[in-house]
Amino acid sequence: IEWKPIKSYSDIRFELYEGIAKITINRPQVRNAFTPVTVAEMSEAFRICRERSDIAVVVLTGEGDKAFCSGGDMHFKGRGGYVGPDGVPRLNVLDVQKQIRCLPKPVIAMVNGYAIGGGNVLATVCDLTIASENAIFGQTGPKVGSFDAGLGASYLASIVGQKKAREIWFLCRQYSAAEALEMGLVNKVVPFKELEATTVEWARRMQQYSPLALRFLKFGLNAELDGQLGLQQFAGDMTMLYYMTDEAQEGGKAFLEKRAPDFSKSPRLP
Ligand code: 2NE
Repeated sequence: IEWKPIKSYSDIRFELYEGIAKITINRPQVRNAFTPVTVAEMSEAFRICRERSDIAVVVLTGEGDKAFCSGGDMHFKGRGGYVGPDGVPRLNVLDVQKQIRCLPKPVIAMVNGYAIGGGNVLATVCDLTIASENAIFGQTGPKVGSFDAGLGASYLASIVGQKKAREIWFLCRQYSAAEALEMGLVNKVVPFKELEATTVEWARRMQQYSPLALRFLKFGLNAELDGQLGLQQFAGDMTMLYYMTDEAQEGGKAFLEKRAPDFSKSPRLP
């Protein structure tokens, strides 16, 4: 598969292959742990994925065969968050979690090794997860002085159940790809050599399908769990669709033409 660079960054690779964007955390020396800079770069890449209509599916992964992502880089952990070159402590990875969840396109976590701590949360919030046989999942928060009680806990619990989510966080154990599959945390496990091909095959399959149907399904599945913000997203998409109708066009046109709107032709479907 010939990935072509979209934009170059220091901590990530951002590439494209026939409508599939791939964001690779590229810090293998620390098991692809992220710093505020890594996260800012990921955030920009996800923003580009949202804006570009030639991108249909996004793949998130880590460099090498050892780790997807080992969470926040402990060398950068200060008081109040992870501290980057500007000296300001941040937890900007939470924004990326929200971006993944709100991206109106499917996001696949391609888990090529350890998905630990904040890295496990990133995989969890992706729409689909394909893991290699050597992948290992787990949380370390209570062991290393951290936690993610947001999507990392509540969304995790909606996937694996409350008891299992509590076990994952309270015991800080590591789980094999097979165990993660069994608990519903991953969709498919394949040999490492087949990981990228399988991920691209899944992406290509979704690429053939109706983008709006996939988008509304994603936001419908989110809405149940996301409360008013989930409904806001879903309602925004209804507005987008409504603007595509003659009925909505007539309202705007009538206003600009300073006349009463004529909705007499609008269907009143059962
Ligand atoms: C990931 C894991 C299990 C890998 O183990 P192993 O044995 O394969 O590798 P090793 O030797 O532990 O790590 C290789 C090198 O990577 C560094 C290590 O320090 C080591 O460096 P050197 O000794 O070669 O110099 N490294 C690995 N993970 C790192 C990290 N997160 N930060 C900085 N350096 C790291 C094993 O390495 C592991 O358990 N890593 C720590 C996982 C962890 O606790 N992550 C942070 C959780 S908190 C979090 O992510 C978070 C949150 O809870 C809430 C909000 C935002 C973030």
